[in-house]
Amino acid sequence: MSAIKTIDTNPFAGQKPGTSGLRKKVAEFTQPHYLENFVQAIFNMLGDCRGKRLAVGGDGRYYNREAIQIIARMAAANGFGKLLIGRGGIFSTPAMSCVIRKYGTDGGIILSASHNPGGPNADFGVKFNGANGGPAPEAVTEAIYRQTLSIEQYLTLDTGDMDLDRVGRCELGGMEIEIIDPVTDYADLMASIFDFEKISQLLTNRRFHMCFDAMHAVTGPYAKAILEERLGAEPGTVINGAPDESFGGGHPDPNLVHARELVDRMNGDAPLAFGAASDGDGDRNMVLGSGFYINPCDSLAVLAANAGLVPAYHESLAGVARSMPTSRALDRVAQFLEIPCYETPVGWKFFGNLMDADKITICGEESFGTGSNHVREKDGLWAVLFWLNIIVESRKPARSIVREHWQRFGRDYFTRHDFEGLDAGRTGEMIGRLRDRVSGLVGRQAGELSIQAADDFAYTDPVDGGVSEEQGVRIFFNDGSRAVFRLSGTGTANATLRLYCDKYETDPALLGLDTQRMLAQTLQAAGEVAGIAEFTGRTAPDVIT
Ligand code: G16
Repeated sequence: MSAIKTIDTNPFAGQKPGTSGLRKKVAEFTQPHYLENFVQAIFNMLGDCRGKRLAVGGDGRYYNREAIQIIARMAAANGFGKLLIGRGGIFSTPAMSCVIRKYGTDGGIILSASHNPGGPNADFGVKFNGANGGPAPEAVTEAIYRQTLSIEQYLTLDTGDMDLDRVGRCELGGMEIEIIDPVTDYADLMASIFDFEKISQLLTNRRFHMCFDAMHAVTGPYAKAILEERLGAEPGTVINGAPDESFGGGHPDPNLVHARELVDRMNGDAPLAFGAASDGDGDRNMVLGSGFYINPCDSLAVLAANAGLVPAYHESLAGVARSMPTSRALDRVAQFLEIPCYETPVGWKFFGNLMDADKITICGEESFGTGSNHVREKDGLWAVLFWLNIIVESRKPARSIVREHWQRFGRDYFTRHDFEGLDAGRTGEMIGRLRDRVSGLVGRQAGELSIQAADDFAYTDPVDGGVSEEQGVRIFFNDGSRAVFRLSGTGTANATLRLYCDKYETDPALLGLDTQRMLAQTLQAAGEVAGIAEFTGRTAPDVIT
């Protein structure tokens, strides 16, 4: 058995997990002891690790393999009983959640910075998921953070690297390691949820053409195995399907800007019937109809409204949930279905308790995330299969499904404006000032609108009573529109301000109009109240979704 080494170390500042784990530049993660400190902090938080079982894998970005070797040595030295690792060090985030649940491990470590770019000069991330398969709740991430502040030592082994590419079992310092195929368990789970036979009939119909853009990221092998191999879609349906450490030099964020190739195919002279893209770690999704962008808030509402068409959700939904900045389109469906709709802070970790307590079945966020209680992460391919199942059962194209949804429920116009790379001090000051003034804003005029209500969103978890404060400033205007301000918790450079606006419309003549035009007054009023130009020096956002 290899000797356990105890390495002396000092705390690093700033190892506080954000919206979704610890995300930093590769250069920061690869400095001596940095990753090790954070991993040991996770282990210390877990307490006695002897005999515990963990799943480990990542989205395949630069430093994924090296990080897994480091984590495996440390896990063995800390006495873990077993590690389950995806072949090649790969697990998409939803597949990891599936594996933790299926094999009943004590949790998992996911190596990913999600939709952030990868490569030696880009981003890396580490996230701990609990035994329910979901991202650690705030109490746990806080406990990990506290450990990082006082860490003095970590444990590792003096061994070489193991072979990550061969499925099978081996042993490392007395700990069992099992390398498993990263796709099969997840693909089987999808087959148990959706009507694969009918979806296959759709995908092999020569008149139905779709495209899935894997953006050179982790979903390539999953999408090929499920869409092309199991369901029979024509080869080439999956584009950019070979995972790459730097995501082909691109930005693996499924939106209209970064999934350009897909967008062009959906808007050309002979547009495809359906298009979709997923992000770096496979948990986000963007879906498109022919020449038609489907906003994630609408997509979530449509899935909930049509859930009865999918085998796994034939029986009624227990409830639904959305993050606070997500439009209220979901709430209207919940009201119609007479089921509860929960409003949570931003971050998938807030949905876990609701699912574990059987309070919700489906949930989602404006940030291109949708999912259900089949796992405890958002799930990009699941959303794509859900859409295909609805299309085949309703015999309608995606575009008509959304338009009919608006006719029935009204339309919640929604947009998000991101101001990136801002000075953190000034932007923090802006949010702080807004927070301080929030209760005094009611009755104030802003541009063409007046403010009817305003608050700083706080959430009390209905399951464990945990309170999360300062989750975003909300301003409600007299025309029924809403603006929300918050700072991103996933960036790795400076500050990103997110401004979310939405407005409900029921007039049938006003349902198919341009979103930015429909929200222009709200955006203008919001900018004025917060003093965006004054504090950030910006007059236009960097990204609009
Ligand atoms: C993560 C979280 C999501 C959140 C998103 C954006 O997604 O899991 O819940 O909506 O970040 O967060 P922020 O606005 O703080 O940047 P992902 O796909 O990056 O893991």
